[in-house]
Amino acid sequence: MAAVTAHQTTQKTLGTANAAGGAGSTAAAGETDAPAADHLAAFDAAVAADERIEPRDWMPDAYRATLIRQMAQHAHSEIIGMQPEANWITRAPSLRRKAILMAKVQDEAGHGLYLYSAAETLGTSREELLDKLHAGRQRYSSIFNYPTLTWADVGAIGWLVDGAAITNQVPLCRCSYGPYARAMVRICKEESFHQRQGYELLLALSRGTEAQHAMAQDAVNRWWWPSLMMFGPPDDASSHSEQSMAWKIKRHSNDELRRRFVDICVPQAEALGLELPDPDIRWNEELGGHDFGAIDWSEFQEVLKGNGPCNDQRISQRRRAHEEGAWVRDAAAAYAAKHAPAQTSPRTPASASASAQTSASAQHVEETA
Ligand code: BYC
Repeated sequence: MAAVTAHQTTQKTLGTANAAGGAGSTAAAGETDAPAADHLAAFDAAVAADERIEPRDWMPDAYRATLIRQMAQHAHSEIIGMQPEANWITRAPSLRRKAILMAKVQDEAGHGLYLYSAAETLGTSREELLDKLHAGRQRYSSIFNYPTLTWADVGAIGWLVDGAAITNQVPLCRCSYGPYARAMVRICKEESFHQRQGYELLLALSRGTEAQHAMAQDAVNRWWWPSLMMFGPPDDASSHSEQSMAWKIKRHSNDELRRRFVDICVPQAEALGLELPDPDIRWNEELGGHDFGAIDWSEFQEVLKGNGPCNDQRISQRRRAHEEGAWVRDAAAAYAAKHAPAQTSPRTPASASASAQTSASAQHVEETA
């Protein structure tokens, strides 16, 4: 991939940003008279110096839009990702396993909340993002469109899916956008526990009876290739990587992270006593890493188009959960409205408008009660 600086790439998008009059250009215009070129220079200098861009800083509209796209996709993945594993909570083989699995699935919900909150700092709302998810206008990770057929799948998800997620997400702790980077620190700590529990679960099965070992191997066979696809298309087909790396949203390309993940998994599979379902994996002395077999990118494209084994099931379950949760949101809004008038501190225009909204919903609640 050709090296591109943030400056070169943001120059390309400056015209769009200003013509659109979007949040990036208008936020800055309200605060200072400096021309847009000065804002862009300051933004590029901050990115080049590895400083964090914060919500109130000027940023190109395209940078904002890219972050919203990626953070929304990430948040959606966390909450849709609860489904495949939640499928096994009632069937966990012991109280210990059940408690661990429940904690893990709850953690994923928490990750979704941190990420929606971080995305909201960019001027969007959780409601808007969820509407887009439910309408199929925003994506979630391809990996969650595969079924969890046996208990061993819970282990394979922990080891491989959470393992791939950590490999991808640790560099995001250094993302140029402050709220995203900070959210990732805590998420990565929790993902680490998730990966360990999956590994430990698979180890117990692998060292168990012949049938348990076979179940663990079967799960690894089914989850290996989709886990490699989580990193996204190969670099030459990745439409966003070049720009996202120039902006230091992404720190490594999809292929770099995928290779790193394979290198991590090979010795772990050996220690587990399980095989990775790829006869072409071998050490490449020159590269100092492993070569591996060709990924079936047509399967990835099909899953992205909505034709994976569980796409319909996942999105309809998500819509149903959202509808059934409406009363909780209403109750929370009513509670917030009830306590809103007690606030007497000086208000910014933003908090005044939020408070006006809650007062309006309080009125609505009183009228309909
Ligand atoms: N699945 O230009 P590219 C978890 C799309 S959840 C679906 O390389 P980018 C967990 C991509 O959006 C963790 N779509 O994109 C939860 C783009 O489409 P559009 C999930 C994918 O953004 C519960 C097009 O393909 N992690 O850990 O530069 C239980 C071109 O791709 C995928 C994250 O979300 C995919 N796999 O790079 C257990 C990490 N890959 O928008 C575990 C944050 C690509 O042009 N996200 N696409 O239509 C990222 O790091 C990046 O967004 C990606 C893709 C590396 C995923």
